[in-house]
Amino acid sequence: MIHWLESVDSTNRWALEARLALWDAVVAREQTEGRGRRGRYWKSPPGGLYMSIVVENEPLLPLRAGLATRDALQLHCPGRIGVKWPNDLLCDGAKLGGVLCEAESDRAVAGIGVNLEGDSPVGGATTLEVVGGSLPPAADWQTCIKPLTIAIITSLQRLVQLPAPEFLARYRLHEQLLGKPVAWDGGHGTALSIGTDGALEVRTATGTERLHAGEVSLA
Ligand code: BT5
Repeated sequence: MIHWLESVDSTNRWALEARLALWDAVVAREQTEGRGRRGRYWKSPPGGLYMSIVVENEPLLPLRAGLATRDALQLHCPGRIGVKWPNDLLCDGAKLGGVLCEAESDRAVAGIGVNLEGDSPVGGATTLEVVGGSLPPAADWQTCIKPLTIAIITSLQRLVQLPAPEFLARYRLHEQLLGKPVAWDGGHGTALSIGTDGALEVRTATGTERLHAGEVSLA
């Protein structure tokens, strides 16, 4: 079941507290306190997609949710949409969306935010409209984004069934960091691969490092 809200502080907070069933989702037209990772914010005015899906928790969930969103959005976008480990969606080199998974025991909510209409709500990011894409017009916001939300849920349902190696083979096709020089807090190197536990494997001057979370940028 999909719950539709005109306004909410955070769909992730709402979904965690509402104790929804597996694969239920909540979609809001706007969020007043949208969450990013590590206490950061997610600016969420009307004109974006703000959705949380209840899923079984597992280490690759953020990557699977990102790829599911990428695949569903790509059908509406002339430019190539990529994923950037661990949780960004990029188009034309700018952030189009992000994923925040928050776990509660064996359940997690996969929170997905995508900028759809108008100019980007924050500097340096982008929207589907800015990169030349659009959803089919509809009478109201709910009718407009419902097919996209269903496509994301359906895609995620398929992706969670794939064994890690098979999923990662697909994910790597769209990962923007692989083969490139990258830097992170504490080092730099060349991004080599994504491990079956979701870690980013990087070759450095002294060997191989496995990054499990954090910020990695193209060097
Ligand atoms: C993310 O965090 O990218 C995860 C965003 C997840 C948002 C969804 S919306 C539905 C669900 N409910 C929630 O409350 N959250 C999830 P992070 O990598 O930490 O990126 C956050 C940073 O991106 C901020 O510090 C800003 O610099 C930037 N930012 C904020 N709003 C943005 C936006 N609308 N578009 C692009 N960048 C943004």
